[in-house]
Amino acid sequence: MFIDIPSELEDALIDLPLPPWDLDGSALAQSTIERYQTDLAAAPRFEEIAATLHHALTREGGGYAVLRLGNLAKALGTDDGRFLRLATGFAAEVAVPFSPFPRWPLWKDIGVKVDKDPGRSSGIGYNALHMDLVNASLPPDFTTLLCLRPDPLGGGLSILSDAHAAVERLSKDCRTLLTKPAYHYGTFFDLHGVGEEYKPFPVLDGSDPGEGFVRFTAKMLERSQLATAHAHAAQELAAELVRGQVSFMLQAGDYLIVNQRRFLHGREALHSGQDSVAVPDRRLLLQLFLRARADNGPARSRRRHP
Ligand SMILES: O=C(O)CCC(=O)C(=O)O
Ligand SMILES: [Fe+2]
Repeated sequence: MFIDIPSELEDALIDLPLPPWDLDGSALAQSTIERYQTDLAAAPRFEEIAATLHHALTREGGGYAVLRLGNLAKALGTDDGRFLRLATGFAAEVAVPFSPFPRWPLWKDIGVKVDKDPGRSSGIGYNALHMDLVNASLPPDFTTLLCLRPDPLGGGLSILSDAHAAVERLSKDCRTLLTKPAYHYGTFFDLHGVGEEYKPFPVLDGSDPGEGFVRFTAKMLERSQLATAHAHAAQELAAELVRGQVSFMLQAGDYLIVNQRRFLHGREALHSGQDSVAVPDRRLLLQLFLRARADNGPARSRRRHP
């Protein structure tokens, strides 16, 4: 689901001086959310685009969207914060931006490091379909990736798959195995706003599609020791996820928002030869997590209480 920004809205956003944001702990302050919403709502067709975005993320069969902010990135540049404030404003229309990592800024850099574990964020390899913070009891409801620079060598397709649709295609026995707390992945250290460490966890928690998470990362197939039957069930799910996946290349200024209760995400390998690309030219994404509001609706406090 790609959402273009109408040119009259782009023109208004380029001229809109959103102030720097404030944080309340590790979350975007409510005062900033209200200020951004008020300023953005005054721009022509903003509410229409916000409604389209909300629908793309929550409709049946939906669960991700790409906002095409490339013209705004080009017009504003990406260095002085104005572009990032607009992206933060779009994010705040969906849910509350927060950082689970207390020592990091709200937006986390995902650059390219040639010597890092290739399958992890910032690595150069295949980053298999996963949920972010899969081993937290309360993972972020949304994970978002803002592309500032695609891989100049042409690799790094984004991959997405409808997790509940993949589960539906599995056998009943397989699904039963996935409801057992027999899975674990990764470490859990110094995280905020995402609950406790969940270990071991079940992949399926019996919730309706769109309610519960499909708590899954294909990375655990290789990186965690799992009991044989449970590992096989996880492998079948991974295969169905890949069968149903879509892939596309994020362009500069594209803002991918993923509803983690519906879709899993990942990335194909970057193109070979990354060590010949100068660091400032390498692929660069910024990542931001969002926590849904209690009513699950868009952030329209001023509209609910006019
Ligand atoms: O590099 C990408 O496109 C995805 C990175 C990712 O999913 C992550 O870091 O959690
Ligand atoms: Fe991720």
